[in-house]
Amino acid sequence: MIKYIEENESAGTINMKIVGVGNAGSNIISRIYGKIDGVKFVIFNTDVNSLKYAKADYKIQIGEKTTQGRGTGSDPEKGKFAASEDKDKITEVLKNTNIIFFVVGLGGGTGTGSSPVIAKSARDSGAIVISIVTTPFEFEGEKKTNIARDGLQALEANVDTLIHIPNQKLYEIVENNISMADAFGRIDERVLNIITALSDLIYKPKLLEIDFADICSVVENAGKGIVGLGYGTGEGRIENAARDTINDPLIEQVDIMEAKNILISITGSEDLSLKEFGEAMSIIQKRISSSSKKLGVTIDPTLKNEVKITLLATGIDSRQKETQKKHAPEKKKEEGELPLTSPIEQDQDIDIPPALRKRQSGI
Ligand SMILES: Nc1nc2c(ncn2[C@@H]2O[C@H](COP(=O)(O)OP(=O)(O)OP(=O)(O)O)[C@@H](O)[C@H]2O)c(=O)[nH]1
Ligand SMILES: [Mg+2]
Repeated sequence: MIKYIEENESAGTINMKIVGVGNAGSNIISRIYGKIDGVKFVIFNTDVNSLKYAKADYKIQIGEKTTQGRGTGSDPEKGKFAASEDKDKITEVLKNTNIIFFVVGLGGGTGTGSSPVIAKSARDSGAIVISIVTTPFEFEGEKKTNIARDGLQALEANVDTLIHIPNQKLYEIVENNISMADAFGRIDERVLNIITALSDLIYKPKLLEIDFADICSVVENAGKGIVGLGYGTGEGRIENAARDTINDPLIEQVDIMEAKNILISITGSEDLSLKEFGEAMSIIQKRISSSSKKLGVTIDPTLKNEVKITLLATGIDSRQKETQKKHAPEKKKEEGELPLTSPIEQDQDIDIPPALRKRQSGI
């Protein structure tokens, strides 16, 4: 039988959902709704009023019996009950999804208490779950900080990769006169950039091929993850973007040295040159020692003389298991079939796609 892909068929065999939980999650989703092609946006909340004004493809009330539609009043136990009460609804909405981004502001009751339950349901139904969470500003008080700390642990145990953005760290680096709305805007932008970089690697045509299995190998069962973002335009754009990425103030430099897996996504305008690409890699490699690096390059015709780099480092704690990855599609080898790629030399540090490997070695 001939297997073919129609011209207009989307890469839709990989289903991605972006899920916000609680008010912060809901606000972030509402603000980034529609900005990423090919994905569905979902909100789970106990607070009916907030749901009414939120923007998403699916807005789901959870825990009606537990909270009467009014939120939990900062009680994570209630949040947990709320999600448990509606497990069937949650499973139904999240079924047949390959990869889920979870967006939560920890520190309240709904997001903190229900997101580990929702994440577990999602993983049980076969999805890879990457959560991007914030923890409260110090000025929000000790109670919220403690709730968030416990929530962070509970969530980490139930997701594949946990990316933590401490609001306090943001507070320390923003200008003194920044408004609350603009500070939250920075968080939105970060969440949007992280998800866009990964979804571009999955859905958009790439110059350097990185497939879903490669992405899975970086995010699946990977524990704590960190993300560095860089941007450059005009002269010196690639150098600026690469330096911004590794010096991202929200990255802990110790963590990046410890990371076991690195995914580097470079998105550039059509004039991105091979030399520039090499320059970016050499700047990044000087700082990161991890032996497992995956690289994807996407050309975005809407960019003008610009480059964006996203670096995702995972496997920072000892959680990553050496077990067979459950989601990465196995590459079956028929009897007598030749290996798809040539063997990689011992000192070949980076997992460069075969096409470029050949070009570099002059084959
Ligand atoms: N980025 C962002 N963070 C927010 C926003 N609103 C609240 N937060 C943060 O998220 C934390 C949790 O607050 P909420 O999301 O309102 O709480 P919830 O999950 O709805 O829980 P309950 O209302 O207590 O049931 C807060 O402590 C803030 O640090 C927002 O609009 N954007
Ligand atoms: Mg709420």
